[in-house]
Amino acid sequence: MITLYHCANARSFRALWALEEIGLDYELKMLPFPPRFLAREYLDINPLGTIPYLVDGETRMTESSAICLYLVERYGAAAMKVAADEPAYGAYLNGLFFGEATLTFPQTIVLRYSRLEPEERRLPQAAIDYARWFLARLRAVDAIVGSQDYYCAGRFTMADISIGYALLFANALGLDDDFSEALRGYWKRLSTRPAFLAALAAQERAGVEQGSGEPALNLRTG
Ligand SMILES: N[C@@H](CCC(=O)N[C@@H](CS)C(=O)NCC(=O)O)C(=O)O
Repeated sequence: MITLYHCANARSFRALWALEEIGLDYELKMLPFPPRFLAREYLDINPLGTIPYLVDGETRMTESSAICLYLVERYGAAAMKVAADEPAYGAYLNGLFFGEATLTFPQTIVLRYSRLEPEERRLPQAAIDYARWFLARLRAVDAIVGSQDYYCAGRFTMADISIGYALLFANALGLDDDFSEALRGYWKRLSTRPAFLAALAAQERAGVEQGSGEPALNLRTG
């Protein structure tokens, strides 16, 4: 049985969504955010203190995009991945990495300096600058989803999960007010998928059962 350590709506949502899309059985362990401070015992499991943390037999993983790739390569249907000999293979890998390295990185700075730090340590200018940074980088996705339903290969793939999580994060931060029509449509296509909704329901259910407290990030819309 796969185990996923998760905080509601945090990057580990990518892994949770992938588990649901692929239809795998898993155990979800909910943690309060940030676990490094609020669940000190978690450091014995994952010394980084970050989530996601995925355990599958001897495998241990801490990178959300890599977990999506791992799950789909090991257990997923061909339709959800892009094979190395398909023309869209490069675009697929780019989307998988772009979602985390280029889109989510500036979002975490916005979150930290506008909400997580105590008032006296907040940096409104940093939050504004990195929100702009995020929106500028998002134009690359805008240009693609204006003319096609999914990021690449003419179908839903793990690249959509990686980028879709950045759209979820943007929704929770209120940055989606600046989305174009194309991005709004793409976000709607992703966030109404049965597996996306199942992942939301699973974290909610597990959060109540395990008493993990209020999420640090709340979605404004589903
Ligand atoms: N690049 C990693 C980043 C993992 C990460 O930093 N996760 C954040 C949550 S979104 C975290 O655990 N932060 C808590 C902390 O740094 O203490 C990934 O994509 O999973």
